[in-house]
Amino acid sequence: MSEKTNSVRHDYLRHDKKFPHVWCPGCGNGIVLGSLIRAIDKLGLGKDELVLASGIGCSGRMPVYVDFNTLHTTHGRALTFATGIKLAKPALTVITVMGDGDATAIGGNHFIHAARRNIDLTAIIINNQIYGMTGGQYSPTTPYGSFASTAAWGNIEHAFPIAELAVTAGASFVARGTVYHAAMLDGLLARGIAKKGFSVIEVMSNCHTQYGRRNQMNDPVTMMRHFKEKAVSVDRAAKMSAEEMNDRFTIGVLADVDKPNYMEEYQKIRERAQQH
Ligand SMILES: Cc1ncc(C[n+]2csc(CCOP(=O)(O)OP(=O)(O)O)c2C)c(N)n1
Ligand code: SF4
Repeated sequence: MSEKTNSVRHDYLRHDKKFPHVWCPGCGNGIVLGSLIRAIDKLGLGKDELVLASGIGCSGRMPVYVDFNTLHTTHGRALTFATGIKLAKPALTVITVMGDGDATAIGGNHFIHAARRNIDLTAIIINNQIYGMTGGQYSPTTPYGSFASTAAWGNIEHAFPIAELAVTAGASFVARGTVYHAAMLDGLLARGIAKKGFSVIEVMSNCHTQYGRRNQMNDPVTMMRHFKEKAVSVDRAAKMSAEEMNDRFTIGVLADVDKPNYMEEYQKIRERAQQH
């Protein structure tokens, strides 16, 4: 394993090979990347013990920049590749990063079944409420009534609440954060990565280029302010009425339960079969 320095950036990023990155200036993806490497550093994980797998999208570029074992796969399939890696090499810590389109549109079935099966992976879902990379088409998380390149007259569909969907589908650990609350995000990612079983961390993030500019939030600062104003802690939300919550969303830990995970159960089945 390579020697650790006292610079997280130096230890975990392909800083001398892959930068500058492709993201728009001010994109929330960079904040999530920073949080991810700080969380990993906090957990004391070496880069050789880690895998970061992604699908396709702006968020899907993240594995290019980290100096772990990495896999940039096909759109919607990050969880399927990650499941294979984890089954073949259970000792590795396997993390996926996906966009809202990647995880809940084309990859929606893989997502709910990974949660139901409680596969020992961490899923970071960067929810910028739009298809960023391909030109601002609406996704399953684009709010009702908002605008997208494919919803010039306002979106007539209703949005999935990703974190609540993951709780219902059976994930062991579910949290929601935002790129505005970056210090909190470091902690949520660390808890999710450390948790045995399927962990989901939904991150509300700004795509000012494709979503913001069509919805009166042209720049990263305006979008950050929006997240600051709309985010309500889980504890505070519990004391608020549905009317008070209105278009606000909760941040914090929504579920943290212990139950058998797929990898442990699969190992037990193998041992039982080998005894026959
Ligand atoms: C099978 C397949 N269908 C469609 C695409 C085109 N495509 C690439 S990225 C993307 C959506 C990106 O949106 P999202 O997953 O939310 O990620 P973001 O770019 O916002 O981070 C689509 C539709 C593709 N690459 N592969
Ligand atoms: S298009 Fe949106 S998601 Fe993609 S890099 Fe630019 S701001 Fe980020």
